[in-house]
Amino acid sequence: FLPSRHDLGLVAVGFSGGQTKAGVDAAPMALIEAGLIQQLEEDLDFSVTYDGQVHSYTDIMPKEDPDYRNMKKPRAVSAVTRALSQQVYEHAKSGKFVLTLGGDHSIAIGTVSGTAKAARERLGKEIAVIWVDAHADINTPETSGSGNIHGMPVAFLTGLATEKDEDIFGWIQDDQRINVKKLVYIGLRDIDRGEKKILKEHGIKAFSMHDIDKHGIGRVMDMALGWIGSDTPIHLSFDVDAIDPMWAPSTGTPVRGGLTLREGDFIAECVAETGSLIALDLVEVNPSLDIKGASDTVRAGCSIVRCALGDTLL
Ligand code: EXY
Ligand code: MN
Ligand code: MN
Ligand code: MN
Repeated sequence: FLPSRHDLGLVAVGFSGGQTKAGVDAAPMALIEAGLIQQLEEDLDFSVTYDGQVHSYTDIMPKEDPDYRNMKKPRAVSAVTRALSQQVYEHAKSGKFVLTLGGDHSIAIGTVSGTAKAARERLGKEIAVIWVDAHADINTPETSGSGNIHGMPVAFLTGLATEKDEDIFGWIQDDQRINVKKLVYIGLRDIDRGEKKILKEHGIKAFSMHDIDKHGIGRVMDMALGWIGSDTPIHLSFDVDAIDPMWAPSTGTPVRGGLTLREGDFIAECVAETGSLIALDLVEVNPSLDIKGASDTVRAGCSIVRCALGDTLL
């Protein structure tokens, strides 16, 4: 069921409206300028389909966008993720691996919904999602303290949060949603109270930094992939803030005590090894934060992408 081995659709999303810090929209260009596309084409032999633009979706931005149910910029995030969902769906439907460069993590509402729908149609399968992050991003509008939608994408994708208004995520249909039982977290270390309750109540599989310290990343990956099982298409959503700020400081919500650079790459390598990876998001790189560390953060991002695409496997 794999996407044809070497066809890759790239979507560059310059969007920062899921949170309040400027600069995360510049990440796709920074990653591309660091040579990412070249690395995919020349070193990894991918045929990359890319429209050559960093999308900012200015033409579909709502004129007015007051808070709604405690969400900040709900209509903007909804419009962007709806358009992105279609872009990702089209790549995935045509059998391409889909790489999306964010952007803040709210964009995963678009990417995951797009691959979920395409996998159902093309493969007749439900996808699994591996969410690598310091945060769980599973707040509902009501449990969120910040109102920032980058802390909520998983709630909308799993249907734990729903909304009727088409302009505020009401466009998300069942075939675009994921099953909470096929979601696995790795790297968690900053989870809000309401999120903890949600994780417990729904029996969501989560490997925190504590679990990684306790078992080692090797066993954690065995357990994570064992939970998902074989023959399941995997969407990997990788938030660069999962990596410790020692290596990836240029991100909007850094949390100390994170993954080492190698643990981050190792996670991507293990997922690549399954042969079941169909899509990857790389999000939350913000080159304008911690400018001294920006090139390290961009390099870490490029490395994660290459590892997920099998670069370091022999
Ligand atoms: N849990 C906090 C919130 O909901 O505001 C922090 C979320 C940060 C989300 C970053 C992208 O992973
Ligand atoms: Mn995140
Ligand atoms: Mn995060
Ligand atoms: Mn917190």
